[in-house]
Amino acid sequence: MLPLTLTDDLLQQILGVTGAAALAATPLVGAGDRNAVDGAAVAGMRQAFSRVPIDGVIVVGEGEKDEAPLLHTGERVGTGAGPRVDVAVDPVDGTRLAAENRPGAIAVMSVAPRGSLFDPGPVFYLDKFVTSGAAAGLRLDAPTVDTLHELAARLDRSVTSLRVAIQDRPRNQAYVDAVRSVGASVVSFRDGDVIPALHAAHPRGSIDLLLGIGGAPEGVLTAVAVRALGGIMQARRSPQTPAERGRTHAAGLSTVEVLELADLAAADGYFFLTAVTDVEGLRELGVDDLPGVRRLATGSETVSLLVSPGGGIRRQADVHKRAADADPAGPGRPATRE
Ligand code: VTB
Repeated sequence: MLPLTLTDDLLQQILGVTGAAALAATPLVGAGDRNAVDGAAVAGMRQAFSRVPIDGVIVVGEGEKDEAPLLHTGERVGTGAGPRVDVAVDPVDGTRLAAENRPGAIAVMSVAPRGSLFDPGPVFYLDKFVTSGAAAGLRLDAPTVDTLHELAARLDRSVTSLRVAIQDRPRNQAYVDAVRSVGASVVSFRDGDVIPALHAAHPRGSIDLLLGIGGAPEGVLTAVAVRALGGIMQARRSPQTPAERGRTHAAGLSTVEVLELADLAAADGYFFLTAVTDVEGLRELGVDDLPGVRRLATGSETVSLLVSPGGGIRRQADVHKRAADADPAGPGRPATRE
């Protein structure tokens, strides 16, 4: 697989895509309807893609064509001229957070060489395990208590000092119990495991380990960032309903096999996000907080994050003028940059 090196100009145009999703979702922030947030972001993202010079295929999108007319799996995105890439999108991760105007809703995308990203197929949920490169060799399928002791030893810290992020769902209770049984701290979050995963993968992040069952699409998006940051990630298909289990087995997919980082993201790629609502607590990653989309007199300001292969993290603010005064290049390219 050829390594993917995107020019700065192209990176800017791709960042315009998550920017467009965030801008489109903004009028619905706080309106209480998570599906409306998602619908607006999907439409905004799809429109912005049409100008970006990539030859992209959606590997992780809104679902199969039947139920998702836009940004469905297999859809071609971009102008078709440019690098051949796989694209994973979550137009808004944390639609519920956006609908309730709580912090942590983001528009996210990963772009990686064609053929390199994992296709979750009919599986909606993955059991995820994310930690930093210092913990190489630790495994999702080992007993959690052993993992915690081993992780503490690797980090030369006490096990009680460990901070383990777990999404607050009944399905993750066994992990919560294991973490508390050794006196380590559970960092519980309601929605959105992408940001906690960045912390877990980063050597200086505020989270030592992310555990638990969450969305499969977010898992693939996350894998690209984890790879860039030099972290460790494993996952296991974890269907949550009899119907999902049935589809998974009918497709011949294992719910036991541990997927390695190289299975989830087989080559280096780029990870993009734009804050829809405020994203706080990024200081340990060396970046200031990301304010959510801000309305200005003549348009809006978005703040985004780009993680590149090799682990470079760039935070960027863009001013998007209102359509009437906009740059002729359109929303695919932010009007000005700070
Ligand atoms: C969503 C999403 C999260 O889990 O909550 C999803 O907002 C699915 O979990 O970011 P539920 O169906 O229990 O809500 C995440 O994707 C975390 O992976």
